[in-house]
Amino acid sequence: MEILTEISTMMQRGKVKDVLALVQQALDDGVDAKTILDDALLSAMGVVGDKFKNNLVFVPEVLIAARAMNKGIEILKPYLSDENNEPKGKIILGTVKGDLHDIGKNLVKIMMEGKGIEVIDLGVDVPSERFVEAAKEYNVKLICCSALLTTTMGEMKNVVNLVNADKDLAGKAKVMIGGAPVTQAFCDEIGANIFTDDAASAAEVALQNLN
Ligand code: B1M
Repeated sequence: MEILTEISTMMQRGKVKDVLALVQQALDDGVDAKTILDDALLSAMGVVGDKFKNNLVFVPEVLIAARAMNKGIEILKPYLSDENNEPKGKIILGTVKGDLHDIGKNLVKIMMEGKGIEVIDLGVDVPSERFVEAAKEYNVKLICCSALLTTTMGEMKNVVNLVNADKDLAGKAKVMIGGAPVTQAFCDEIGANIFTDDAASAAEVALQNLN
């Protein structure tokens, strides 16, 4: 679809106004919000990521593309929600210590809120101890951790260990993990309870675990 390509091109160039106008136009033309998210915004971020990896673009370009993506997601947000979204329970969510990537985490939040889940968002660079403290403070039984760096995903093991060592949480709270470098094998290796590889599945599985 031509409009999806146009959104992707403008997002890669960080053209916020164009992204906003084109996303709105696509919605008005009846394009499904999930298609716009997956096939325009997320795929554009994939292209930017590859260029970043190959030193064809640098942090400032990535940041302006990320900003354009976030603005586009803002418009899509109401369309990504289920209609019947009464409160369905609470979860803790954050990006692990040392890691400042929050676009995926924010998408997980949007998808979960769209399903009626209350999300206690701890933000980025969250120490393992803070996940555990917050789970107790808010009486939450599902702790969700995001990591985008191979150097920070090990923090998730610290969260699992702290949960297992805590008398109030051990055997009661579950740790759900995700993020680009995270896999089911890693989840099994560190003894986390749940792995999902995209935001929509994270929301579905969280809901199943809250019921
Ligand atoms: Co960074 N970065 N970055 N970066 N960055 C990556 C991750 C990288 C793969 C780029 C590359 O080299 N190709 C690479 C990591 C390599 C590695 O670990 N082996 C990398 C690097 C190296 C770095 C720096 C170290 C660069 C530097 O400074 N030299 C630095 C680290 C900073 C830090 O965190 N301490 C850095 C900085 C940045 C920016 C600040 C410029 C920016 C972040 C802006 C922001 O988040 N506000 C940035 C970005 C944007 C990226 C890429 C290009 C895109 C990430 C993204 O947002 N994707 C990324 C390359 C790439 O991934 N292609 C890259 C879109 C997002 C929707 O996807 O977050 O994967 P993602 O979320 C997905 C799923 O993973 C899942 O749901 C989402 C889809 O539905 N998901 C979950 C996420 N969390 C989940 C949790 C769940 C379940 C599913 O359950 C709890």
